[in-house]
Amino acid sequence: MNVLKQLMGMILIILMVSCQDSKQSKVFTEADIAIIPKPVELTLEQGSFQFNDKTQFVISEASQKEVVTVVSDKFQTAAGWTLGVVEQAPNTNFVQFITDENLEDEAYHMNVNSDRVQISASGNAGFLYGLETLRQLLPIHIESSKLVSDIVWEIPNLTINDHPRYRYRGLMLDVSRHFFEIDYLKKTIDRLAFLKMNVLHLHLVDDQGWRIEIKKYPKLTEVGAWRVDQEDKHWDGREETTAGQKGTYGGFYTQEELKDLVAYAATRSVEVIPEIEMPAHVTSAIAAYPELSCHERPVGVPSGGVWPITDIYCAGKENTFEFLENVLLEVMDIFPSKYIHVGGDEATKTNWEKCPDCQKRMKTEGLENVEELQSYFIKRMERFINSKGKRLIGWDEILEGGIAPEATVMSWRGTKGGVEAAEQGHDVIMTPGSHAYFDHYQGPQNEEPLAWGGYTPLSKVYTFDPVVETMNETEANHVLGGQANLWSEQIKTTDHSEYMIFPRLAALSETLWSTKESRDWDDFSHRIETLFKRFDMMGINYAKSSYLVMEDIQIDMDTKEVSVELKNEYTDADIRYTLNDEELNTNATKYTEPIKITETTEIHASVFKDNQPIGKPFNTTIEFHKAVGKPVTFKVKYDDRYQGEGEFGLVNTLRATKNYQDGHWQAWLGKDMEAVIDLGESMAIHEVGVGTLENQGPSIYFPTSVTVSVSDDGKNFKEVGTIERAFAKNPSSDLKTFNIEFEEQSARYVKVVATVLKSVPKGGHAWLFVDEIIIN
Ligand code: TNX
Repeated sequence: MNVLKQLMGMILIILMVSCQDSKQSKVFTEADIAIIPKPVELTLEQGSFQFNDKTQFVISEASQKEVVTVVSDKFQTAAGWTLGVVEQAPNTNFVQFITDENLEDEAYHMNVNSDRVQISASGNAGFLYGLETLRQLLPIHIESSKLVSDIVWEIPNLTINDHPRYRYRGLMLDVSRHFFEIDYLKKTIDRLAFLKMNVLHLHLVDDQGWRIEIKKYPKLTEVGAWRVDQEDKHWDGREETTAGQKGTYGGFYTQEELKDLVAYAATRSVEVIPEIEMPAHVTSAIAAYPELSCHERPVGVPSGGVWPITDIYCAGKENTFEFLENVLLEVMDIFPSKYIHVGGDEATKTNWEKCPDCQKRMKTEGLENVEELQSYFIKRMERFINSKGKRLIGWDEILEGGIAPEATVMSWRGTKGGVEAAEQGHDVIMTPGSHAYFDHYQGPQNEEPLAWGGYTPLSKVYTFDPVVETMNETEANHVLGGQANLWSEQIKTTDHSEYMIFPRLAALSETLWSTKESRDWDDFSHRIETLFKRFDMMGINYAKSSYLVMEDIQIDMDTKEVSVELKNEYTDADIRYTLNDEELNTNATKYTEPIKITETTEIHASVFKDNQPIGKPFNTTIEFHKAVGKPVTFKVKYDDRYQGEGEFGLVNTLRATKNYQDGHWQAWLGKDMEAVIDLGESMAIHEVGVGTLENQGPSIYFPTSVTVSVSDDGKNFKEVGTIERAFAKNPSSDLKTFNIEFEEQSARYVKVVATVLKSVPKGGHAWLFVDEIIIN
């Protein structure tokens, strides 16, 4: 027995040693390489290069020292090694930067063999991107925030030729609606560089907060950076504030902090572009200096949503321009970027129409309308910006009334503005809401934290293309690139901000960097798994929404059979499911085809990886009830804009989500819903449920009452139950099924009346949304 034990022990030791050996001479295959964005050309070779504590970086210029830190700092933390930086290459065991003027800006060439790594580039951006690639070739533990042992720090021998498809690859952070500390901005800069992105656009000014110190106008930050704290309420449900109310919520960046940020960004080849909004989205500035508006009345810094935006800068008075020029002088002193973004979006110009100064300006300048006055405004600012050797960027509204001669357009209302600007010979940055708005949902709305609206999942971002097919070559050449925008109305914390940015930024970076031909969702979805592991190590709170299971339900109205398709963003996801009380574990049924259901059933599902469920599980109940597939007649038909699934939409078991635009809702505007369901024959019933939605932002309110009546002839109805519900402010978006129970009785016809909220506090008509009428 003892001999056997000894023998086994020896075998174990031999096994362990040989395991270690094989670890050290790892044979890399294509599947081990998971770089995002995908390099243009990569040839894998045999063998590998191993880092150890003697590995050195060979640089040829002092500024390259900073670049080296993207990898050397990681080794310091994860391996505990202080790797040397020298100017003369030793014989072996080094990573060398070689300047090659022939390579275009940002391009790099990398060759790895067992003795050394060489990265060629024409400047620091290329060297940086070479190192970022190297970082993604290293074991994921290189991202560890503490010392790790037993890691073989090796990368495969290979040759890479790489360069970006677009020169502008940006992310906008809205630091006005919610303020984010400088440290978070620095972290974000590192992560941008990690994904080979090169612009951080800072939205520094908006109605709800002025975030940049301007020495000449101290009240901009003394007053404009602070608002009354109503963070407990929904953005659009906050009380209006007045001038003089003390603001306690907010913050701003000092000029020193911003200069330091810009310098830091430069070491990561990231350009920081400041946006100083005008003429609208500036209530914070008007709160500080009311004389900048047409009416000159004191106003408060709004705590939340403002719509329409009428408190805008006066375009008539000279002192507005003097103010803005002085502000921009200080801004340009902080930000060396070639571009200054002046906003220009969403100005409601009713004050301009009434203001004598604006009217006078229009007369003297020969301007036909207020759109032309905005155009005058922006053109005038452009002349100033150009005179300082800089270029102006504006949101696509700057096209209205005539675009400024040299302006670059940031197209956000789709790609239309971008196309128009390119046709007119202007440069364009594409940031269409459809693909690049990271304040949109990225998974099924019921499962996600509150977002602005919309639905822009990872796979959708991956299909982004800044050049529109209809563009000719000259127009396409005007497209500098693309950018994701993270508006922060609903985003208060860095955790939430990270959640919205990642992993979508990885998809965006590939669309902007890699070749169009190499784009391949299935391939990307394998590589992103490795990136997720890196994100875990990096401590990024990325969204796992792409793992969520989604349903698509069809009902056959003849057989009343419901067919539930389960799907996921990843084509080959391993989805498994169970029904009713069965536990969702490894033994769950593998999903291969739509599940057919003919009675009330709960479905639980999840994507599995390595036999384990990942992400949040999906749960749904398909409720069969007596009204399924029965004819419904309405006194007033639902609105054309919200038809749900049409004729049988309210009696087909299909439930809608919190996303009011998900196509499953039927809705009435300012009108009650009165529906009569014909059960076909008299039957015993005791309960009626009405599925509804409330989302007060877009004026969707729960009904104020639901009443059920029954009848056997369809003419004479008898009321059997009613529920009243008084209006209450509700900051979130909620689903609610109004259930009316009554004594069991026999009836053929069921009439359901849901009354719409009649007097809407903020004015206008209320919407009434219904997804199902359940009769039992
Ligand atoms: C429109 S995009 C805006 C922003 C909002 C955003 C919400 C743009 C130029 N203006 O002020 O935050 O919608 O998605």
